[in-house]
Amino acid sequence: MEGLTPAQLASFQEKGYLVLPDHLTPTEITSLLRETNHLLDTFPLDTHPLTQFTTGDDLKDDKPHVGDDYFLTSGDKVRFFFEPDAFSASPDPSTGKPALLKPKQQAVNKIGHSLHSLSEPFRAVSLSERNAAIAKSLGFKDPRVLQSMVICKQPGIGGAVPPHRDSEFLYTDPPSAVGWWFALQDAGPGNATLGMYPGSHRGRTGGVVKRRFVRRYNDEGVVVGTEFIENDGPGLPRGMEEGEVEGQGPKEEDVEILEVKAGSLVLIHGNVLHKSEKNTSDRSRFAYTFHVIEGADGWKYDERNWLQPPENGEGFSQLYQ
Ligand SMILES: O=C(O)CCC(=O)C(=O)O
Repeated sequence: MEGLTPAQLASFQEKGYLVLPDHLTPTEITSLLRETNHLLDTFPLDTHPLTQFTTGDDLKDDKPHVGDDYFLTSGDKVRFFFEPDAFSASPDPSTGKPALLKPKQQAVNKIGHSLHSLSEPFRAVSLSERNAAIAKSLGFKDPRVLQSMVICKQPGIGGAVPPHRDSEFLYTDPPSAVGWWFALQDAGPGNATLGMYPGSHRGRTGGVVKRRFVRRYNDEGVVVGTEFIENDGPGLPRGMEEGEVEGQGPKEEDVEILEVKAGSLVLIHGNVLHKSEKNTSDRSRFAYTFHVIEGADGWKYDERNWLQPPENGEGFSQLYQ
């Protein structure tokens, strides 16, 4: 199985991301969309804790980043996180809970975080020889797959994802994360596609991991949520270490707003800054994404990361079968 060509690899290394059009076949896209719609149709609402996906960066509504038990234990499950804007501002008097203003299928922000192990159609496009060959081209020794999810970007309410680096969320010492992001529907400037800051993964442009998204503990050592903390470990992948150069940081005017067709794969370096806007259009923008970290000796998955390996001792899914 072929991995990346030398030109593709060079482009990934230069920009910190790479678009591979037509990576999924039309049959694969149909199968993933069918599975997504099936999951949205069949998840039970009456037992759902109504967890909303909040990023903690939205200062206007003062909501902390999502961090309840339903979220924190979702690393090896298929769970459903709602759009904050899908709910009424005040609780429904009859239930005491916020009321959904939309059918549940149009109210979910994301489904996660282990579709790659628990859903056959998603497993097939994740733990594949094709992806193993790409991981090999990228230099992975023992790539492990984690944090797989469908991001729905619902029409009108699909929340913005503020600028971030994926290694802030899935930190290894030293950093090693790479995101695999598949457009399941056409994504462009009209429906809140990805915005990428080219070259922002490099040390000289300030691409170091400066903060980390971790579990928050109370004085008794019990997990009570999530928070960002300062990173005091290595901030750049091995071999990429270099100091920041003043004036070379990422600029808004350089952001590349990706226009990609359904079936495209976008590879995202764990240190590259990227974002997406709120989807104010009437078109959804379903995407499937998972992440890969280095599982070989010499890299350590951080024990405070929000997502922890399954407790049954199996660890994260191996990409090399
Ligand atoms: O799909 C999106 O809107 C954002 C995805 C993203 O930033 C990520 O997966 O790291």
